[in-house]
Amino acid sequence: MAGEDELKLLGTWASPWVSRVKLALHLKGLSYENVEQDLDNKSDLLLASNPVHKKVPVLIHNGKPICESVVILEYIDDAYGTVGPSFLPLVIPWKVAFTADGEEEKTEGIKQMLAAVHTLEGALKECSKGKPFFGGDSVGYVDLALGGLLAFLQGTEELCGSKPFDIANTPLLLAWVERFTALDAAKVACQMSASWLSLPR
Ligand SMILES: N[C@@H](CCC(=O)N[C@@H](CS)C(=O)NCC(=O)O)C(=O)O
Repeated sequence: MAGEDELKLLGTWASPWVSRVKLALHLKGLSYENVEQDLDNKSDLLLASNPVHKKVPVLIHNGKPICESVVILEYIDDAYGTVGPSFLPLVIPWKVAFTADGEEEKTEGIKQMLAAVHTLEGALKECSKGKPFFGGDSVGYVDLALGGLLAFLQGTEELCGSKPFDIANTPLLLAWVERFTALDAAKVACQMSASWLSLPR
């Protein structure tokens, strides 16, 4: 386990959402206290930690509660980016590619970012089966997860001198980017033309 962190998981053994989080903690090799909950008689700790939905899982990291299993997975990956496998293999190396202190670290970040993009290219081919999106005919979960990052990814060349998508290595993703950015929702939600160099990193 990294540092002196305290991780507490509020859950129930039968919950598939809790199992997701347990899997992530085990894969990362993080130790945690499992605090089994009785959902018919919710504990004060659960009610205080997840006052809106009052559901498990809740991960409490050094006293800070994080709710919703998918959010928790992302939180674990971010907080323990250097520990064990990465669940979001694109995001962490991509950040390293433009925040690294030294050339060596930056080169490694770019290498890992391009490897993750290569994997995504293969996944798009397999999942879409020739249809426009990862989700098939319409935008699905993976499209949204990657699409939300697009505005930042588009600024990557400006930030670190390397493009994540190009015609030679990722022709399918490049076409997907065009389709995604042409969506009315993307035009409204994503600031594609922002100046990335002016943002805090
Ligand atoms: N979207 C939530 C779903 C969590 C969920 O539905 N948890 C159930 C247990 S499987 C729960 O706490 N139910 C208690 C209730 O609804 O009062 C997640 O992914 O974390």
